[in-house]
Amino acid sequence: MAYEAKNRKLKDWVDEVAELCQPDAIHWCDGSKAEYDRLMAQMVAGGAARPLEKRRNCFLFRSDPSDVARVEDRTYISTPSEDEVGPTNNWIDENELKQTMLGLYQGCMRGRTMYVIPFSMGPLSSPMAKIGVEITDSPYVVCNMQIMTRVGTKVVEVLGENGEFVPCLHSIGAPLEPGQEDVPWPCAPMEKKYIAHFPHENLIWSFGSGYGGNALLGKKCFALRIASTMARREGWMAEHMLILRLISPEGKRYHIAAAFPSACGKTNLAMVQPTIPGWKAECLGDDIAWMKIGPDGRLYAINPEAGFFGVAPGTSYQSNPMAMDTIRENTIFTNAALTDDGEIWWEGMGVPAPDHAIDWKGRDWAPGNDDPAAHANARFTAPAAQCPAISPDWEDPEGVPIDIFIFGGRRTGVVPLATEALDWDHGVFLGATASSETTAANIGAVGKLRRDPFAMQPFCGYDMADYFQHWLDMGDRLGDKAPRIFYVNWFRKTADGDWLWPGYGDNSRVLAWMCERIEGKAGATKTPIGNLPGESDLDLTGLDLAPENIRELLRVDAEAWRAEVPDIEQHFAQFGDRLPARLRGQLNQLEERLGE
Ligand code: GTP
Ligand code: SPV
Ligand code: MN
Repeated sequence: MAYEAKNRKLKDWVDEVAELCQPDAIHWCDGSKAEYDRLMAQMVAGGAARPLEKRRNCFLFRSDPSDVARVEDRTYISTPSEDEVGPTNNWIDENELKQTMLGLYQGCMRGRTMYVIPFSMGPLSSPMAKIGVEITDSPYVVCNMQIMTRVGTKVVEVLGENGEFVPCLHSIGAPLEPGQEDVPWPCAPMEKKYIAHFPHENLIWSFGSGYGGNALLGKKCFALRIASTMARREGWMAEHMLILRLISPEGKRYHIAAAFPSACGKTNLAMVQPTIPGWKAECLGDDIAWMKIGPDGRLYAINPEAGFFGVAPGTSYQSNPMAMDTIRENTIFTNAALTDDGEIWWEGMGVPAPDHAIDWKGRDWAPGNDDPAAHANARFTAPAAQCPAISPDWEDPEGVPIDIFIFGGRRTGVVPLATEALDWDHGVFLGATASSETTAANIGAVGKLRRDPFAMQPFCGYDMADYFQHWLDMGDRLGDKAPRIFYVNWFRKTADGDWLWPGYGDNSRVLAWMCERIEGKAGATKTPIGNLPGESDLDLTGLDLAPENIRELLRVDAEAWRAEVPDIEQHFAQFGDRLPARLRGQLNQLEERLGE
């Protein structure tokens, strides 16, 4: 033990888990570089990790082909009664689920080391920070948690003797019998995977997967699912949002928080490099925002994370140069392809495909191969502090005051480039009805259109209808200090399947319009779905965009929108009487505005 934890609850819990899971050894993580280096060296020696000659202190991991993304179908919110979790969550009775999982945890760490990871979500000095402790049998998880959260002895000091923490129990579910040889990425089969949350106890149990949100329990499990239930009780917000600061040519700062579903552009927008002259941007967070009302009545946001767990494919010096610079060193790559000279590669990296590579499954790969070289959900794990665009205030314990909320999704049709909500309630309606085509961030069908309210469909720890009400309540409390709400869609396509909008840095043109709307400087046209920029309201200088593209991007197709209404009705119907009447009213008003 590198130090001694004095927290009684923690010591008891560690003893209890050790007895249940029967690891060969227990290691209390101190969060040091030496610890990271030692674990990495062990994983390299065991064949789980490969150092990359071309990148200092970078390592490539290949997961088991079955364990490549979050598993929404195996994710549970477990409460005494089913109606608490609402229609968008999977539920199993608390006692039943605990029995099942206790059976699985029994002896599950045999032949392995059990790591105890004390971590903080949020800067330790922040009044909004919260402490968790993850127990895991995966050294890969330990190294990723060191990058993604604040880990170690300082956390244990803050915890003291009686401090509260969220217990996060994780096992890959692959014990080793004496003499049994390990595999590079041990995990359990799908039917044994459970990602379970017990919000009444602020408790997380995860079994069977080593990947991303299934295993790095500070992220989706704690900072969103459990935190959303805490936030509702305590009157704050835990959201699936990036945070960025946009600075106008006059030097005025705007803070923007944007919620897009998984693999729909948060990391990219968080690090946006504005293409409009004079505007600058700084990144504060790329995935999660915790927000509370400050003494001045405004809404303040912190980023509870310390790193980026970003989608690799599509990341290039053209699309996201700031991410490319972030991942030059001290980065973990998972399920990228490996070139013969010890460099990683993925589709959309902006450099020619190598003549030969090892694909994410460890097979020989050459251009023209039917399968992609990198998995579509290949990821990089990199320290946020390494991002050249990181804001000097990204660790401000008080957070930054939010001016603008953006919702959005991936829609090849119908939804225009940008819409301004008519007021808070209409904005909440836009969030509540957000829709998007599914992505490889979850195991399941890709490209399937679904409602993903507030990009929280997979992450809200309680009844989504009550969550909508929480948004309405927050708006009532914020009054005229509430952020303005917008909706965007960067993903419109032509009939030929080409992007209508260049996206990435040029998304700054839409952000600038939003800021100027706040100042009353930019125009907009009132349409049945909200206020839309006209062609002349957006600064498009220097952009080589066909006039028919921009017309299409800003067109409201009333007929197509009328066709959306029955789908929204169905979406709302699943919430029954719990749907706030104010949202039902918004839908009626939309229908009226769309006419017959
Ligand atoms: P999670 O980490 O899963 O929450 O994803 P995310 O929301 O952070 O998405 P990310 O920014 O990583 O983008 C996902 C994919 O969408 C990447 O392949 C990007 O290249 C692509 N993408 C992001 N922004 C844009 C855009 O403005 N236009 C287009 N066409 N693609 C984009
Ligand atoms: C997401 O899916 O929204 C992610 C990746 O940010 S994961 O951490 O796997 O949830
Ligand atoms: Mn995410």
